[in-house]
Amino acid sequence: MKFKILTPEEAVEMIENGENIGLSGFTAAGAPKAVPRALAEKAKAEHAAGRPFKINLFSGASTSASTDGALAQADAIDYRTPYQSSPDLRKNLNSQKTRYNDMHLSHTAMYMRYGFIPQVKTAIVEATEVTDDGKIALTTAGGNTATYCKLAERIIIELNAYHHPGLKDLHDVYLPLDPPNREPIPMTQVEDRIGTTMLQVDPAKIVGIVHTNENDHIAPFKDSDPVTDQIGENVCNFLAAELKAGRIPQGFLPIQSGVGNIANAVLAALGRNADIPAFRMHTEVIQDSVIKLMDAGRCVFVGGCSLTVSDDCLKHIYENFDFYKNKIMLRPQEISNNPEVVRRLGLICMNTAIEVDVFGHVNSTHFYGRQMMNGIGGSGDFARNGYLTIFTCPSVAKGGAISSIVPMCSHIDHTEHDVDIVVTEQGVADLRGKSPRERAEELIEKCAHPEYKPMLREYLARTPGFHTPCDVTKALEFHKAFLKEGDMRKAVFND
Ligand code: 0RQ
Repeated sequence: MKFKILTPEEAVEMIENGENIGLSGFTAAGAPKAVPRALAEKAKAEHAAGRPFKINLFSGASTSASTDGALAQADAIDYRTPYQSSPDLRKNLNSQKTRYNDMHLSHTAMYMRYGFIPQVKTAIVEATEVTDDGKIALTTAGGNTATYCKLAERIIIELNAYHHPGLKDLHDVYLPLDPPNREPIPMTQVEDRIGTTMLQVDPAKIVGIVHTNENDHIAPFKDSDPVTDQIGENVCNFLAAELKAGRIPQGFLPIQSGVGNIANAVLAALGRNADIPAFRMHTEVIQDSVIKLMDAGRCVFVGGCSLTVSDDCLKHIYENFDFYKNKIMLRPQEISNNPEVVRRLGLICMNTAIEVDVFGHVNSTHFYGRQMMNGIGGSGDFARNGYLTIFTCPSVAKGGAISSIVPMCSHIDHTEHDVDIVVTEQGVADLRGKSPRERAEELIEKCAHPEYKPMLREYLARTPGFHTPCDVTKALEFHKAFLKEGDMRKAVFND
């Protein structure tokens, strides 16, 4: 190999204060590890010497403790986009130490190519193989790597020996042209291969190779609980009834599923339900639960952006690679989350809400309108364009002190126009084709917790005769009661 071998410390010597850095990967999957860790150490040393050192960080989605976590602890991130889920970084966003641009994950690469957001100077890319002519075999995620490498002045490679050499064959690298030359993305089926297995970059940009041997350090999710299990059952029973009624075609449609404990419980329930035929998935994050469905023959193919599976699950895939190699495909997020593709494939899209208001608007990102949790992620890419858009959440949080069904969301990510179905452990609200008042009644009667139903009914009764049941003088009473008294049950509507 003709490229220079570097230690992580040597690699970060070239990175300067204020630099824009683009990372490979999506979630902790496929993200570089050793170089970001060394960057955090460099930041600490610079700060100790009294010099400023902060970078602007662009990724696929969240990263890992060794990147967002270590860099946030070192207070080394000035600007961050498009997504994060790190407790340390979350603290910095919510205390104004780091500026955060929460954006749709299908937008980031093209916005950078258009010049809408700053371009990266350095791309740090995890790979299993690099050829002298600049072909890179990516690891466990597609992410925004192709665009970051195209725009960067220099590329640092982390060559990770941990992974199975066949991993590169799962990738389908495809970079769309930009308007006015954009062409239809040539995918009509979940399984369609449209690009190349390896990413071609300009070899002159590769400034060095750092050798590593490290897994993605992804912890398994918590076991499901009775509430998430019931949400899963409710989703499945709804989908089975839709299938029977002919509103989902016989043979079923491909599934997109968000991340987290509820998403895992929903997928597990789909696997158990004999009325749902074996299905295919076109999604963003491929989690452990998807692999379990494949083992059981319930999911026959999955295309996604990242293989975000626990260390044990990844070992299991590598030990049985022949079984999975034609059943998993890894795509750039600009393709996995592309609205054109989502609409064409007719996806059943299932994502998680923090709160839902009586109109059907969904808040996926903020607490009390001001405190960032993670970010919108890919949920908006899918929700706006799905065949059927489902949002799930428990009906209450914090032991019942918070109702997830509220008079008005404190922040809105998905509007009433994009949300078809809301599911809590209480039941299923079908909002399709309904007027605002009908939607409100459906949501309260089917999804709200019994403790909150009388209050929500009182709220609705305040605006008879109007098209939309909104009373702006009382719409945020739930949130006010929680912030002032620590309990939404203290809200008063009948004055
Ligand atoms: O806090 O555990 O301290 O009690 O919010 O808990 O366990 O992280 O829940 O894994 O299901 O994630 C929406 C955040 C849910 C996630 C969200 C508190 C509650 C608990 C939530 P505690 P968990 P989940 C694909 C698609 C947006 C991005 C997306 C998410 C904590 O799914 O980030 O969908 N989605 N991307 O107690 C105050 C409320 C609350 C509340 C819940 N109303 N007010 N706190 N909580 N409701 C992924 C990607 O794009 C990469």
